[in-house]
Amino acid sequence: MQNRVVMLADFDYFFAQCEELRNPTIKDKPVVVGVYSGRTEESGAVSTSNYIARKYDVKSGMPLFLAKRKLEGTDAIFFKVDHEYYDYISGRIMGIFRLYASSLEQVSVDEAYLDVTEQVEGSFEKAIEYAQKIKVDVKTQVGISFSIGVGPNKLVAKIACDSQKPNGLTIVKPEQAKAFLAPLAVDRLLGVGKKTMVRMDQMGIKTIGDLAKYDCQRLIEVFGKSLGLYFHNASNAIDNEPVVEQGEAESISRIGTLKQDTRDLAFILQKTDELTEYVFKDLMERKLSFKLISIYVVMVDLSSKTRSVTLDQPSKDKETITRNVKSLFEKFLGESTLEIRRVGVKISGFNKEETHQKPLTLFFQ
Ligand code: DCP
Ligand code: CA
Ligand code: CA
Repeated sequence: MQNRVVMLADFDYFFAQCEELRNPTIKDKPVVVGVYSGRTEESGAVSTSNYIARKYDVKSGMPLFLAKRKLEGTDAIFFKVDHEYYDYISGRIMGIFRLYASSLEQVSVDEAYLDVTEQVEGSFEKAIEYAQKIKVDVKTQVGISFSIGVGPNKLVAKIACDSQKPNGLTIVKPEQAKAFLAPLAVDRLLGVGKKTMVRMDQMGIKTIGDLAKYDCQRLIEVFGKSLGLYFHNASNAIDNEPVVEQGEAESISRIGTLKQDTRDLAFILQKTDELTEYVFKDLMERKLSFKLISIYVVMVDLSSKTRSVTLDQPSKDKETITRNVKSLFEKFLGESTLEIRRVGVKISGFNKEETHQKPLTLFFQ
């Protein structure tokens, strides 16, 4: 099975960059976006600031009066947060991301994971160009810059992204992932808060590398089974959490273009077997069973059709998908005379109880 290629995109100084976007003349001044509590004119906190203001030591969360003091004598400009506008800009960017990824998982107003494995054919070299293409596209269409981390999984992509901001592009290949994480402090891992960090410090664990080398059994004794295992895996750059579309994870599907337009069943099945492989991999990661199998067909005239079959019993296995996809195509070819250009495989009808199992990392938030 192929390596995954996962990206995390995080918009640069987002709220402040949005303000720059609609007021281009302020770009070379310190810009601060604040939440005003309304008590007095001055009371409130800094939401974020541009990188010029950061040079004066202005930080998110800082009281506004303090930020004003630090920026005294400069031509700094202060804005009130305008969430509606930031959400609108964010939505436009997410819409563009969606065109570039097999799945998109938005984690906040300014952050999203993109699974681009298929688009770059598992190649980290291609991922560099691909990431640049996305950056240029968004910059041209929306006018916003962001940083991208690329890694073999979400965990590595996130830390890669944080390591170079703003406008960064950081690639960590699978074989570099462990060494990349090793020198970093353990609290860079999701789930390692102040208390855990103190406990780990007492155990002689300061860096992610220390944690990776630590006896896994002992970690389980100290932190319990699921957390202990998670710490062991995460520090070893192992993370199998799929990139899942939020709220919409009701089906798993893949679409591909045939090398040539055809009506040849064997040729089509070669492609659908490949797609089924990906679908099945997602299915395994999410540990679901399905009841519905569908094919999606795009003809040479670009018209499209779907055909589905419902199983008597929920299934978890690949052979069931392959077999049903085959018979759906056999039937379909009998009904249509046009040559086929693109094909897709989809499974759905997941067991509701299984879909409600949350991934481990959600417990930390
Ligand atoms: N935010 C906030 N209060 C905080 C932190 C952040 O209101 N304490 C808001 C404003 C930010 C947005 O969330 O623009 C995204 O947060 P990030 O942590 O990603 O920070 P920025 O995008 O501002 O800067 P960076 O360039 O470091 O990503
Ligand atoms: Ca962010
Ligand atoms: Ca950001």
